[in-house]
Amino acid sequence: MRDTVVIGDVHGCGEELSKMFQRLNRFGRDCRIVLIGDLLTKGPRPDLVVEEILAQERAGRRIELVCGNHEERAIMALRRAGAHGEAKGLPPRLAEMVDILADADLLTEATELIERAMQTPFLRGRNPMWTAVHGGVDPLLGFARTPQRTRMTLKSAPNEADWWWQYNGNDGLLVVGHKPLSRPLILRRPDGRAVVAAIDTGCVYGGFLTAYRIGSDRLLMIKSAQRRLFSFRRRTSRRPIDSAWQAASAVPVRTLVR
Ligand SMILES: [Mn+2]
Repeated sequence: MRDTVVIGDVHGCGEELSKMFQRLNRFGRDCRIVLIGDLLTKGPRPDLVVEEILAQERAGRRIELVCGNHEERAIMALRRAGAHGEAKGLPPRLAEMVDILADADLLTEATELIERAMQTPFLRGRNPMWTAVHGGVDPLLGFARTPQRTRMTLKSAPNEADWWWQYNGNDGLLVVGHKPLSRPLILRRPDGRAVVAAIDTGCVYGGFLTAYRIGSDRLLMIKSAQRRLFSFRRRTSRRPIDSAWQAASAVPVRTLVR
């Protein structure tokens, strides 16, 4: 059966994405890849992110792009910069992104990828029933009633419990990014089935780029090549006592690549 692999927030970490694709290629090219959003901003190699995605597609790989909150920033910057990549007046990190893409002559391709991502607010599949969305779901509203902006931007304050602990599971497995954690977090029902997979492991902050294979319930992690932010050392999600879910991050991790 063809599996779906969801990759967490790339944030311009082209080298790590390249390593991730190399690992995934070993499993054959028939598994579908979903990128969960926040593709190009912040990191050092947005050009390589674009090249790697296009190369995979040329080789026949099916790649889906889901929209993150940073897609909006990226498209604003790319549109303002225009065909010649005029970065003046943009916030510094967006200006840098535009410069790097302009130097690599990839402004058009980058714009097309981001526009494509913006057409996909979330993705759904079956066996098990799953939804890949950048931020998450308001646990009191459920997926259908959660506004799209909230689905893309939901993130708890540092001392608040994360939304996923209160999620009732009615929308099936939710695969999300957006909130960087030191380790991926898989929440499970009492019978062991995954109900939430939070896979933003702060690649751009020196953590990992993490992928989750939905059908086979496996994680694949690539060690980040970025400088590790001190403030990112212990970004975990504490389980409130009233949550029904068990945190079982200890699912088999396929590979750790440095
Ligand atoms: Mn985000």
